[in-house]
Amino acid sequence: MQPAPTLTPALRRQIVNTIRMLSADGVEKANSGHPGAPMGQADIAFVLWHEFMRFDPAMPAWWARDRFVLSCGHASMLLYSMLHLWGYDVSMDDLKSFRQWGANTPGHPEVGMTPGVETTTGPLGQGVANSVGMALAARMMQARVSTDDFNVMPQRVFALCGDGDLMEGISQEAAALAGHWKLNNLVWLYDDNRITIDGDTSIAWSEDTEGRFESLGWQVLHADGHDHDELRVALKQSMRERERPTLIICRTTIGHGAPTKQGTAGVHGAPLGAKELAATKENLGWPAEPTFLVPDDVRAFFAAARAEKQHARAAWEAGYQDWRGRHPERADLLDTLMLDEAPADLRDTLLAAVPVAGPTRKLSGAAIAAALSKMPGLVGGSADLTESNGTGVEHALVFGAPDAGAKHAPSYAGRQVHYGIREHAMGAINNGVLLHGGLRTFGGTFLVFSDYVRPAIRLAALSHLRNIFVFTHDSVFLGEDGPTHQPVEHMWALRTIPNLVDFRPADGVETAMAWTYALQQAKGPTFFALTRQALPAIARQESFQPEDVWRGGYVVSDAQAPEVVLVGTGSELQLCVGAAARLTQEGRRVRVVSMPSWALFSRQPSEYRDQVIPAGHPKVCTVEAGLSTHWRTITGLGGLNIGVDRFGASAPANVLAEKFGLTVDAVFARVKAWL
Ligand SMILES: Cc1ncc(C[n+]2csc(CCOP(=O)(O)OP(=O)(O)O)c2C)c(N)n1
Ligand SMILES: [Mg+2]
Repeated sequence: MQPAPTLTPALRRQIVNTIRMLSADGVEKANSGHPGAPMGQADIAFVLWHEFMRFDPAMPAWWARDRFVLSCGHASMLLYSMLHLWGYDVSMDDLKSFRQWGANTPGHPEVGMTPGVETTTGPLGQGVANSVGMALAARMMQARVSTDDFNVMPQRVFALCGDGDLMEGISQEAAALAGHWKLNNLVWLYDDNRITIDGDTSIAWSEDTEGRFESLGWQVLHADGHDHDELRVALKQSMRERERPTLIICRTTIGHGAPTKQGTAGVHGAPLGAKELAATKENLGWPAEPTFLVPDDVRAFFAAARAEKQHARAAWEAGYQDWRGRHPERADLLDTLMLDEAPADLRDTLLAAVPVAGPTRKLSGAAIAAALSKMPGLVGGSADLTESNGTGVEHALVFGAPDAGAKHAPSYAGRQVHYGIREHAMGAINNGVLLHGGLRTFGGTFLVFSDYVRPAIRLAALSHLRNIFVFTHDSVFLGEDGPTHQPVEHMWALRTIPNLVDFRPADGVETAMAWTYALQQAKGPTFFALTRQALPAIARQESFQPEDVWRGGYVVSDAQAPEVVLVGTGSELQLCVGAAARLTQEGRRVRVVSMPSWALFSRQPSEYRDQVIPAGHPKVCTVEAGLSTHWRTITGLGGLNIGVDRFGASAPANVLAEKFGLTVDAVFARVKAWL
């Protein structure tokens, strides 16, 4: 091993300028991107990674690594430059392919695409909320797995964020929970450059950030974000803190080093331009050529520093192996958690545990209870609707900082998470838990408030995170709460998100299989739309197998050469069954299809779809208590789509059923007239 070059002040400057210039050159070559933030944040990133973070570039998935979340995802060139210099699998060619088709250096970081990228960021505020989930997961697993003689879960979570992240409301929700949970393993480094796209932050930002975070139970520290000594002092202080998460407000200059553009919004989101870039290099004492320069000393420094990081990991690994020998049961639990697989017999367990009839939210609650006993890594809760959503974890401890005085006796080992009325953070925090690894999550609210979670759902889908969203009170049939609480457009709003799987189960069998799918089969997020009101058990034809539910749509009852197919979901399947009986009495040949998952049905081979809903002569009618128009994807333009194409109304559910034509009689009459 080459001896490391001494880290003189000159070499330090050279290192951070390397990060700056790689970032600026990358943006310049792509002719697109954000040079200002990386140039301003280079010092913070270097001190943090070099002196404080534990990681091994050769093992990006080492689970005891510290996590680094670049919440201001537009600063992606900072992260890519760091990953390259530290020897992750990000090559010089990758840096030169920034933002190009197929490159592992997309405009904003995407998890799973680039080794060392911990989460997908770009939508401001999501990353900091993810970091709270990661810190929660580390704390929870530590409480359940670690022992006093060795800390199996030493990892800390660092998020680098900007003005935009802290302006977004989700940062408030997430920070409030981090403070409440006393997540002292969490540090946010705030790039306080007082610039956003529109200019100086004073145009829309006058809050007292320090006071805000202190009131949320955070430790707040200050540092000059270009002064390595001050950054070191603050980071050391954050490590010593036993109770609180830490916010380090780092005063920086955006575009640091660019002679005419630094400190202005002009350097936020556009290449410096040839002239300014040349002037920046001259200003920093950097050679104009070659571009993408990494000086030999800098290379040698990172090679040695990387070896030190690897050495530290190996030393930890030795202690960890000793610990495994001393605590085989804990080691087994840890293996089970990290394996992160649902047991093969989950299907049987859930089918046995879930009653066949009832409100599907309650049936879902029964599925959760059964799954919890089978899957120690399953955790979750609700945004203050625990009982309503059926997301209560019976007999489980509530997650939180131990507090003997509290009525609910919280514990870091608790599996019941109370997110408070913070739907958006709930979704993003659970994404963070999944990104951390070792735990599976579910979070509940009313379907109508899925709008409040949507940005996190989209990122779960984009990132292939197996998050589970439990959305109850799924139609106008919630009744008296009225149109503000009655979802109408939500099923389709959600079904339009790629990679997201929908389930609107009609009874206990479908609910049990929907949960089994989400826990065992899913490759990405799943959401359930569940009823407030009770539903009957559905009688199915003899050939039915529970796995048919995973086809998304299947035949419930049939006729010889059907002339009409009635397709129902959730609470409206029973209407199709009832209407079919009446039509059959009148000599009609009717098939009933249940379609609990439009997404899964759409993914079936066309032969299967044609078997269930024959193309051509039979007429097809869908019934769902929500926006009807998009059911044309199933029926074609010539179909009949019965639904609710207006906002709902405040009235008892049975009255609404009459008024909206969602009764057996009404469906029967409409289909008959249409035929
Ligand atoms: C939710 C969301 N809204 C808007 C944007 C567009 N956007 C990207 S960066 C940015 C300004 C962010 O300012 P700041 O965090 O201070 O970054 P800086 O300009 O300091 O680099 C905006 C509005 C976004 N990425 N996400
Ligand atoms: Mg800013």
